[in-house]
Amino acid sequence: MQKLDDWNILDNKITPFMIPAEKVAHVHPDNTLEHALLVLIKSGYTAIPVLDTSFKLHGLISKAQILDSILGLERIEPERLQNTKVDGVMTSSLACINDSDTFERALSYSINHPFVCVENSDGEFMGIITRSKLLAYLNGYLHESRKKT
Ligand code: 4BW
Repeated sequence: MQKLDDWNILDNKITPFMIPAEKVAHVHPDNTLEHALLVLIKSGYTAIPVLDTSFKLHGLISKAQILDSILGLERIEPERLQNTKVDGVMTSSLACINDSDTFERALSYSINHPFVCVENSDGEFMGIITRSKLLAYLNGYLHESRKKT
């Protein structure tokens, strides 16, 4: 591992930290909110990507967005879960980087986003980089660097 004062870590490629697409819990834009809520509860995640059948990224759906969408004026309206599609509720504002981007770029996005989506140059979804993976790597790097000084 290089010395910290080289700052070479920032130029590292991000693919070694990526959770590959096949291991990322996700839903389709035309799934119902009921299905999305089931996937979110079963997977234990707060928010997951929305991908179509060609693995193109459409957005991000969270438990909070789903719960907010079934709030009526006087009561919770669970019947909306079956009648509303994911693409009517998801947000398309998310952090996304290219698979050739650097650790520095991923780290900077992860300040405000728990995970960053990764696409290839054809716009295909490749996976996600989570804040915990980046921090674990940075932590290991800092410990190694301190041992060497
Ligand atoms: O099911 C879980 N297994 C493990 N090992 N850790 C979990 C699990 N659920 C939550 N955690 C922990 C992680 O440390 O809680 C953190 C916040 O989870 P989140 O955001 O609010 O559901 C987790 O931090 P993280 O690993 O840095 O992950 C950041 C976010 O990335 C998660 C979730 O929105 C998304 N994510 C992570 N792995 C995913 C995923 N989304 C889909 N599929 C995956 N495999």
